Amino acid sequence: SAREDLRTDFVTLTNDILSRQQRSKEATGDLTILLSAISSACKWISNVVRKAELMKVIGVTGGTNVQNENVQKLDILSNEIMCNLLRDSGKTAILVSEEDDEAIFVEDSKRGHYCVCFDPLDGSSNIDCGVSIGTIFGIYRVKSEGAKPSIADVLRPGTEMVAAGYCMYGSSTVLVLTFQGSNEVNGYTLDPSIGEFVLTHRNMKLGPKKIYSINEGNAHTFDAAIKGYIDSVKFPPAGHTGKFTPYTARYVGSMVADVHRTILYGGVFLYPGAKLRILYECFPMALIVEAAGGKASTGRKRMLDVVPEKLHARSGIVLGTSAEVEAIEARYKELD
Ligand code: AHM
Ligand code: MG
Repeated sequence: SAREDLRTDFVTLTNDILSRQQRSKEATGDLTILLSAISSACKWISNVVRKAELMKVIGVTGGTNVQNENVQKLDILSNEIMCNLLRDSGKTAILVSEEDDEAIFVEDSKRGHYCVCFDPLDGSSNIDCGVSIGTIFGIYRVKSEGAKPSIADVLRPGTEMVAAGYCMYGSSTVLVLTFQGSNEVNGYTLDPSIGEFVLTHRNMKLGPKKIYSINEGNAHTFDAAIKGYIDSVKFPPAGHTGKFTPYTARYVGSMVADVHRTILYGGVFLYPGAKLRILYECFPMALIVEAAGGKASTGRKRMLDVVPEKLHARSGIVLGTSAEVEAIEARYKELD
C-alpha cells in the first residue's frame, strides 16, 4: 500500500553495527569502521556487477566497445575495490584475497588491528552469465598486538574469527553478517534508491526443507560416505515400503547462493574433495551456518576447528541443518 511505501522506521546495517558498538564497553569503534568499509565495498561491487553486461557493449567512456577492450574483469575489479577500501579504512593489518597468491601486509601508516580474508567475487563460473555471485569475508583480530603482523595472524582456526559474512549479488543484493559467539545472523538487503543495507532478515535460522546441494557431476570422485548419503536422500532404503519422499536437488554453483538458500530454506550443501578454500570460503560460511543453528563439518571434524596450513589451503565441506550434517558425520565414523 502507499502507506508501506512511506515506511521510514527501518533498521540499517550502519545503525545496527553502531548500536552494537555502543552496547559493548570495550569496543573502540575499529570493527565498526572496518565493517562499514566492507559494506561500502559490497555496494560498489554490486554496482559494477549489475552494470557489467552493459559495460561490455557500451564501454566505460560511453563509446562502443565491441572488442570488450578496456573493460576490466569483474573479479579483478572487485579485488581492487576490496583491497583499497580495506587498506584505506586504517583498521587492517593483513589482507588475504583469493585473487592474490601472497598476503598483503598493510603499510605502517594505515595499519590497524584486523586481518580480513576474502573472496572478492566468488562463483567464477557464474560471472559471465548473470547468475548469482557473491563476496565472502572472515575477520580476525591480530594476535600479537605491538609485534609485527605475520602469516601466523591468519593461519588460525575458524573459531578465532571475530566476525564473518557474505554479500550475494542475486535478484537483490543481500549482506549477511554474524559475530563470534553471538548466535545471531542478520541479513540486510541493499535498497539502491537510498544506498543503504536495510535489515530484512533478522536472526536467520536454518529452514526445514529437505534439499541437497552438490555438484553430482563429480560423483565418480565421491567417497563411500558421501555416495551413501546422497543415495539415501534419493532412494528409499532397502526393504522400504510405503511412501518415500526424496530430497529436492538444487545447485547453483556459487557457494554464496547455495549457502544462502540452505540457510533460508534448509537442507545441506556439500563440496567433498578439496576445492573450496578454508580461510575465505569454508570458515566464514561455517561461522554463519553455526550461528544460524546448523553445523559445518569436513565430514570428520568441525570445520571451524581446522587449522589452515597455508593461506590458500583447501578442504572438503558439508554444511546445513544439524540432522543432515550429523547423518553424514555418522557415515564417516562408520567408514573409519
Ligand atoms: P571460485 O572461487 O573459482 O569461484 O570457485 C568456488 C566456487 C564456489 O562458489 C562453488 O561452491 C564451487 O566453486 C562450485 O564448483 P563447481 O563448479 O566445481 O561445482
Ligand atoms: Mg571462490
